[in-house]
Amino acid sequence: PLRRAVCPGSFDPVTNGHLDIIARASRLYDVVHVAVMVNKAKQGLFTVDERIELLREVTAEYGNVQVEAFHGLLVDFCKQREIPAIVKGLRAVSDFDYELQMAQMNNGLSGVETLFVPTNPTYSFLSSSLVKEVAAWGGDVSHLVPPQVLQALDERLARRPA
Ligand code: COD
Repeated sequence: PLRRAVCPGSFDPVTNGHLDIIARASRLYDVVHVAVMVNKAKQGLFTVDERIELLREVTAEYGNVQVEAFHGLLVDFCKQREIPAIVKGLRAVSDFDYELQMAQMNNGLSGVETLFVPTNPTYSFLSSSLVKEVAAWGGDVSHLVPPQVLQALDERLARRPA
């Protein structure tokens, strides 16, 4: 059987930090599912469909990455697709508390394992929210996101009232 893993997140929008983790997972597993988890309470800068489109464009070169949205619990996404492993990036100790809680909760709910990949130090300060904030004020984020995302940010922010 194919060895499968999932990289879950909000991806609003995908950054070079996300991509680094997805690329590394894609070398370890036969199929990597990228799950855009829908959070009704959080309105994003990009719609879920826009996030998926950007993710598909920037992960196409890996050849074994499947991108889709999911509405519900991550453990149910995993169960439905027979995915035994969640792959997450760890940026700093500040990520650790919450990630450990989620890993233990998910394991208790369904037995799914979580594997942590240490972030490439180049991206340890990088998050989608900081990218949006810096871009909104006109800062240069071209080294932090793929070119497609840079363009999408420029278009979205240009159309938004200040
Ligand atoms: N370097 C490396 N990795 C990174 C970086 C970076 N700079 N930035 C992000 N990552 C990795 C991290 O592993 C992170 O977890 C993942 O990418 C996604 O990041 P975000 O910011 O897009 O997504 P989050 O943190 O909002 O994702 C949280 C989830 C959606 C995964 C979580 O809330 C979830 O599983 N929700 C589904 C509902 C559920 O099952 N809830 C119960 C959980 S116990």
